[in-house]
Amino acid sequence: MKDCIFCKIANKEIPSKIIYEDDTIVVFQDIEPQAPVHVLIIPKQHISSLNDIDEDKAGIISHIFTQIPDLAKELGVHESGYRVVVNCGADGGQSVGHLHYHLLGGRSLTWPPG
Ligand code: DGP
Repeated sequence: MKDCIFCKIANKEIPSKIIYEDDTIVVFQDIEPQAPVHVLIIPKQHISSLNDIDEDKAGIISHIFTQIPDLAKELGVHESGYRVVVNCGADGGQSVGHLHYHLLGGRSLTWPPG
């Protein structure tokens, strides 16, 4: 989608530190890391938020989750633990309107979130 920063990252129109990519998803370092490990997992297809997930997109969502254990291994947090977060909408803290999953780890993460 035109003017979507994460579409531009997926299309390599703007640079990012990509750590994994396949036909469906791109995984790259968050520009404002909140933990020693902080990557974003995005579908290449533009999906604005969790609110836009439906049965047609179930395959993409399933693919994202099936990649997470291997990503966690590659990032060195598979054993120590990690958190996967999706912010949705204003109150959820979503600042980029392209569905993304934060994968955070490398330190003890507080709960509940603020
Ligand atoms: P959220 O608040 O859930 O919408 O998270 C958006 C995240 O995206 C935030 O942690 C910062 C990150 N981010 C925003 N713009 C860029 C960018 O241009 N490049 C990268 N690598 N990350 C970005």
